[in-house]
Amino acid sequence: MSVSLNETLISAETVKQHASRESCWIIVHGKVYDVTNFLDEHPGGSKIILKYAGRDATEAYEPIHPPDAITTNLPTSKHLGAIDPATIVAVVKEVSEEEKRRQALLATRPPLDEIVNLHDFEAVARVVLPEKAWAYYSSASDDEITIRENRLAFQRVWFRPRVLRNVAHVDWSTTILGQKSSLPVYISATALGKLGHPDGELNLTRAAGKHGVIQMIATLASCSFDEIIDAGVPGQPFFVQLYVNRDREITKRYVQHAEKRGVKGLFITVDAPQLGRREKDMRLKLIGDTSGAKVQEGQKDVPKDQGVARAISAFIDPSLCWDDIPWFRSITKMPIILKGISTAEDALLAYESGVQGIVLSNHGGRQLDTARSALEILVEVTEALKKRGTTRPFDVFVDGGVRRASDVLKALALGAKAVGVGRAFLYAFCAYGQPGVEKAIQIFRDELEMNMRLLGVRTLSELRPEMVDARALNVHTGAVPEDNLFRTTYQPLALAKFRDS
Ligand code: 173
Repeated sequence: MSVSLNETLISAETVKQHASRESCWIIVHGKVYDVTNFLDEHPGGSKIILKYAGRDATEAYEPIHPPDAITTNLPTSKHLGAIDPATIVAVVKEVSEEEKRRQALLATRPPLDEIVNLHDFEAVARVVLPEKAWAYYSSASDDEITIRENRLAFQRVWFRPRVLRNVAHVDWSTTILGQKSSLPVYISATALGKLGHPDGELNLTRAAGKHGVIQMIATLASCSFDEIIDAGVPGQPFFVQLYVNRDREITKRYVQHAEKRGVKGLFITVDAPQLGRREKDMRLKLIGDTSGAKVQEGQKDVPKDQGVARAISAFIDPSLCWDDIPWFRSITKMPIILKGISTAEDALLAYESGVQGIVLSNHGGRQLDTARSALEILVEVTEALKKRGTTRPFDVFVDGGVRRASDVLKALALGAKAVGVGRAFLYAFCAYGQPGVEKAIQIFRDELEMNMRLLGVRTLSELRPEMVDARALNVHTGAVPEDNLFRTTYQPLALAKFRDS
């Protein structure tokens, strides 16, 4: 904790006296804040703050908020000063049985060199993650049909490899929105990285910088935007994902700040005017953490069974529409990409709107359940754009369910410029920190080398639609081979539980 010379020092005893709705002070990162007037504005509800009234809230605050959330949301008059270090009484924290069990599992996880594919990271993460983190990351919406379809779709596309093409040298590097990338894969945005690892998204940043991979920074990352950029190596390219705020001034500031810090692409999420119901996440909030359930009571707009993401997503503007695109164009020169397009109709509208690209995505199966896979959408979008005849650069990206280099090559053969990978990299750092992410990148490299040789392509530009047979892609019924690696990490849906009597 740093205390500057001219800062007011406040004793822990004084803070303790402000522990009510009428006067509510909390301590975050060694600073004291008066949050009385902010209680009803807090997106996660007032009761969670009141739980820490008069006390240190840092531990609860940390994974859910970027470090600067409190300083930017509270007027400076409410920044009261620093806690007087001499008055802090060390508290010996009880380690819960659940946490002890988790630490023991973490200590016995397989060594990283025994990890052979991306599914392995998920299998380890599922065991070593705190229950809440696993529920939040792994859950998808409703019956979780789309998240499974994302994997199954790749299995309905078959290769038509070419042979005798001298594949002694193969090169899988590319450029994405004009930026060099060592892989045709970028790290897609996932929120709340500190739920799963104390360094959160910085694990991704450091690995990406070392290996020439581009990271898309999430609006709701646990680490602040600047912390992430500052952790990059000089010249390291980043993209940024944007949730559009109801208050457009906040959005404008965020976008222009990102541009000033050198971000190379603005990915506006367009598939989440309201967050999907992720039931694993919702059930845990309800059953596993009674204080969590209680803190939501009395909140009109934030019901108590919402889960982590919904609690912090109230700022997202559901009125966002095509008419807003010129405004985005007017506030930034960064390439604009719309993330979450699901039909050829919207792909054409996006092209006409003047943006630089689209991500075909169903948000990792977390939004509209039974929405189609990006791969299936890709076939119709590629065809529609070809029919229209594009006269300016317009990149099509896909994400959702990518776990293998073969998945990547199928998407590229069918017209994608690059693919986004979110959860697989997230699980890699939850299980092994930065080295896990580096290993995931290495696995992509190894698999790309082998698959490109076996497919008969030396560079990504040699990939052709004729190299895949996608005829079965839109056949949603019928026998499909099972993906056993994915199935064993996939958690069956739970039904309502009776309370212990
Ligand atoms: O998928 C998500 O969980 C997500 O996009 C999100 C949205 C708002 C808050 C946190 C995460």
